[in-house]
Amino acid sequence: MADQNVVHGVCPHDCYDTCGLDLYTDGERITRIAGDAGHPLTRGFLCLKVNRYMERLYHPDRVLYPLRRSGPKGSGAYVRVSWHEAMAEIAERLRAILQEYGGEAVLPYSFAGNMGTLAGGALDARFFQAIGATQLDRTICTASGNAALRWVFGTCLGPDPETIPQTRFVLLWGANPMATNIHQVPLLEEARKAGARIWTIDPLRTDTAARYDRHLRPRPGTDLPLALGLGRRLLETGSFDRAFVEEHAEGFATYRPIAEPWTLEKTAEATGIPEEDIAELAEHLGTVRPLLLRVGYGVQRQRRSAAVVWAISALSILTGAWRDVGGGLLLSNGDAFPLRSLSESSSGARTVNMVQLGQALLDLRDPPVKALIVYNANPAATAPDQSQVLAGLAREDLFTVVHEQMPTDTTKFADFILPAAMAMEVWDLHTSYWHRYVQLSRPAAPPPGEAVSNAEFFRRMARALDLTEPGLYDDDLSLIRQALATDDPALAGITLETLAEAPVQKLRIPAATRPFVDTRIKTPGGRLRLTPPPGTAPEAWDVGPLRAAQEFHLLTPSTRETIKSSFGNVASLRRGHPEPELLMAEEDMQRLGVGSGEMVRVYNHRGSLSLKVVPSPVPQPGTVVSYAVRWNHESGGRNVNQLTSAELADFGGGATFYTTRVTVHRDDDPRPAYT
Ligand SMILES: Nc1nc2c(c(=O)[nH]1)N[C@H]1C(S)=C(S)[C@@H](COP(=O)(O)OP(=O)(O)OC[C@H]3O[C@@H](n4cnc5c(=O)[nH]c(N)nc54)[C@H](O)[C@@H]3O)O[C@H]1N2
Ligand SMILES: Nc1nc2c(c(=O)[nH]1)N[C@H]1C(S)=C(S)[C@@H](COP(=O)(O)OP(=O)(O)OC[C@H]3O[C@@H](n4cnc5c(=O)[nH]c(N)nc54)[C@H](O)[C@@H]3O)O[C@H]1N2
Ligand code: SF4
Ligand SMILES: [Mo]
Repeated sequence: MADQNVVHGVCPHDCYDTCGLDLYTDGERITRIAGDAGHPLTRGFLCLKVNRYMERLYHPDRVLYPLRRSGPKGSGAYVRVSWHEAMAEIAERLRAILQEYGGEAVLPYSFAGNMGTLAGGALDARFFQAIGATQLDRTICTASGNAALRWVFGTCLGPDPETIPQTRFVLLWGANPMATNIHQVPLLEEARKAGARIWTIDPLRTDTAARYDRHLRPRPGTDLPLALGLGRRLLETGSFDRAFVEEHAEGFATYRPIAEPWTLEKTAEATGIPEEDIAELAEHLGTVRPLLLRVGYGVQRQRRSAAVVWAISALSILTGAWRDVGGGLLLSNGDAFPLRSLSESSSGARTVNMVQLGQALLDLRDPPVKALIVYNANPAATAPDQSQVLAGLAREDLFTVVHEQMPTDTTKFADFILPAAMAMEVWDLHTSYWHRYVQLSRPAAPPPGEAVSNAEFFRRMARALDLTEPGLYDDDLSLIRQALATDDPALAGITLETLAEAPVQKLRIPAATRPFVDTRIKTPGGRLRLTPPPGTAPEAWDVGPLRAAQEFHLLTPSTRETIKSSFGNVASLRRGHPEPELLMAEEDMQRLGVGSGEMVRVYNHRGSLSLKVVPSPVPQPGTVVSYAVRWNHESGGRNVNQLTSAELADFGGGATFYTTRVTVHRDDDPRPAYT
């Protein structure tokens, strides 16, 4: 047997942590995947899912060869073809579509299945620009929260997570690091040992909420009144940092009357949180330093997403939390990395918001969408308003190409499935939306079968269409060089050559640099904005009460066992929860007369689904939970996204997965479906 080598890799999944990996290889195959102990933040341990990665990497179902559909759409019948045949036929179909309908009849659909710089936004973007394809607005996850951050702060930047141990009060707001950001937990423990208090604001009793000092449990979707009520309380008690506001902010006169109506009494009524808890939290915010508001993306999957993130951001300004190292607000550090973009920002072609994929496939005209090219995503399972999405994907006249590693719910609708390499088999460059490290990911073994990287897939697409722009054919290492070719001091000395020697390098920004105090504020006025984002209407807040005894608020957040649909066929992760479940408070189960393990019908005007009820302390009465996202074929070709809405949030075009109301009945209940 050949010697074992260890190669540096990076976990490519859509996760805050962006772990460094040690890839053990015999040159032909990867033999073991472990955490890189040399990564200062991810510290050599991995999460539950990636500890099982060998099961995913060489899974018996992995797509290894190009496949051509041989049955009706959705049937899953395919035959193996050569790359040559596949690309020739794809080119022929695309050419005909381009000729008859123009470039905008082609729609790309991708998200963050692989977060690498080359895996998305590189040759894919150049390819779609070259053919004049419809542009995809990639909004499904963070769009509204990030738009609100850019509105308030001018950028998506927060404190360096390496300063968390210095913090003395941490408010985890709509964030569940025990499931989604496990490498933050040791940092929180260090802070705690040094005396920090940690509170959680989450409608659910998550493992995170259960672990720390206090848990405030608002009704879902009531964060806006809560944030405004806390702001009003800070102003009323005089415990806000007037000097910081005067020096660094604008719009105080606009903010004040918006917060004014939210007395403790009204805030308690809207949120369901007792008045004294709100007052106590306000007191902590006003007095304990350093103060970190660690906001999660969970707060911005609701109708008022941007207003919520704005109102929480306002608390970081009113308290002057930014004055201290270890203080401020951290939702995203994504804009800390000044990489050079590998594509133009806009081609001028029309744009489709990915949240509205179903409508785009069914309703768009002049031209209609005639070809769909999917990579890094599984929209049949993960996009909202699923019945529309599935109806769109089922159109026999839609030509669909999916570049994938696994047979997913989406590949079932493909005319061609092309095999995708795994991140451990290709070159890439990784940043993070949480920490401040740039990492080089090296191929540790060749991809099995005929799988290719995303970059190579789009080179082949360009070649098949005889496109001539030379940038469409750049090789992987040239692309990495291009991305690093800036003279921004944060990247000084970080080159392909130095990364080859030291694959984990920190941006040249000292951890003690305080955002917006020590750095320029990049809003147009050079000040932090206390004025709400345009078009949001925080004064007109209303989620409305539940209207019937059987109506519930449905939340579908992340769980430890998967990242969205990405680990859907890793059996060892499924074992504990072989079927999709509906978590319900015991009090509600008694009220509805359903027992543990019984099937219930969960429905609204968009769709319906049968789920197994599990009694749980996680949801409060009136709320039910089903973790996202199970593969559709586990429950008759559908999942919880039957129930979620394609409505856009208030600003930034984000998704509203967590603003979902459903009715729950026993499966044998004869009452008619929702009208
Ligand atoms: N293990 C695991 N890790 C993941 C993922 C995964 O699926 N599994 N997904 C990855 C992805 S794609 C992302 S975007 C991130 C997301 O990770 P997070 O930023 O943590 O966001 P979510 O998991 O969406 O939700 C976090 C919390 O918000 C709560 N929440 C829901 N509604 C409300 C509300 O109205 N108000 C408040 N205050 N809280 C609310 C939920 O109950 C949940 O506990 O995690 C990434 N990491
Ligand atoms: N109900 C509900 N729905 C949700 C959410 C929710 O909270 N509730 N969360 C939403 C959020 S935050 C997000 S980010 C989206 C995520 O939704 P998607 O973007 O669809 O993400 P995944 O389900 O992780 O699917 C990613 C796919 O990419 C494939 N893949 C991985 N690496 C590569 C690669 O290198 N090349 C290619 N070609 N393919 C690759 C994987 O095999 C996987 O099938 O889901 C959203 N959907
Ligand atoms: S999914 Fe997240 S925590 Fe798990 S290995 Fe990947 S980056 Fe690390
Ligand atoms: Mo996400």
